[in-house]
Amino acid sequence: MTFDAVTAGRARGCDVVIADTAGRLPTQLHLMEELKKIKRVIGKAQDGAPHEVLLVIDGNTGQNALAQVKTFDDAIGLTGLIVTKLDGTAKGGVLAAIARERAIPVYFIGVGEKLEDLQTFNAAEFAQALLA
Ligand SMILES: Nc1nc2c(ncn2[C@@H]2O[C@H](COP(=O)(O)OP(=O)(O)OP(=O)(O)O)[C@@H](O)[C@H]2O)c(=O)[nH]1
Ligand SMILES: [Mg+2]
Repeated sequence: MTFDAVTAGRARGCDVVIADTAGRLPTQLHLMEELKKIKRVIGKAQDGAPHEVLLVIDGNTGQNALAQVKTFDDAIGLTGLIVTKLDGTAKGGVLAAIARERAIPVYFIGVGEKLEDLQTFNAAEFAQALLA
């Protein structure tokens, strides 16, 4: 599937092909193996791909988010994070713990369900909001 998608994207001159995998539990080993295979297959369709491997984490998840980041990073090498649901009660403090363990940049944060609620991450603003 992803092989076909990347091949078709190249043929059509697309700038970006996004493979959105369904939620995968890091505790389900066969699903993690499948994820590694998806990454390998993308690399076969284009040298050097995938250029980005992003993990979306739910900002309400707390400490478990750190475990998820570690497991997915070990399995497929993450290049970026997206942290959603920061409009809830959780302020995403786990990001501080994640930053200490894995130096993976945060690309976007989610603060609601609308398109414009996916915002670029600003570390200084985030730290201010955390302490407010
Ligand atoms: N309040 C709030 N809701 C969000 C945010 N991000 C996503 N949602 C909602 O959460 C629900 C699940 O979002 P999805 O994007 O389907 O989540 P997913 O991780 O792709 O789920 P799977 O593909 O099933 O693994 C949807 O109703 C979204 O609108 C956010 O930042 N804030
Ligand atoms: Mg999804």
